[in-house]
Amino acid sequence: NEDEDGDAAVVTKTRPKTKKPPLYKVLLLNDDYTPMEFVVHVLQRFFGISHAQAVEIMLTVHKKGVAVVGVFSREIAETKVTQVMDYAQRNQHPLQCTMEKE
Ligand code: TYC
Repeated sequence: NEDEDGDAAVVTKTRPKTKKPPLYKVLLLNDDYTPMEFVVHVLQRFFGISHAQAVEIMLTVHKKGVAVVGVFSREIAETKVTQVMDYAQRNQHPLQCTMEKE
């Protein structure tokens, strides 16, 4: 760049640095014992997923071993994991739910 007197001018641009909070994937893990219907119910109850979508995700976990259920801020992801784990335990199913940073 040049300014009026012909000298080279240094132009610096400051971008407003707003830090976006990291996002976390909530994962559902397969096991051999939790009934398919229970998993579908959990997905609808805690993630607001439609029955059809819940069946799809449940079958993906059943076949592949794991699937992403949703992506959330850390606090929301922690709440989801806790809710699912508590609910599974209360119903005596070994269903596992976990989270990982995106
Ligand atoms: N594999 C279980 C069954 O055959 C079903 C299942 C699906 C369990 C998804 C857990 O996250 C899960 N009954």
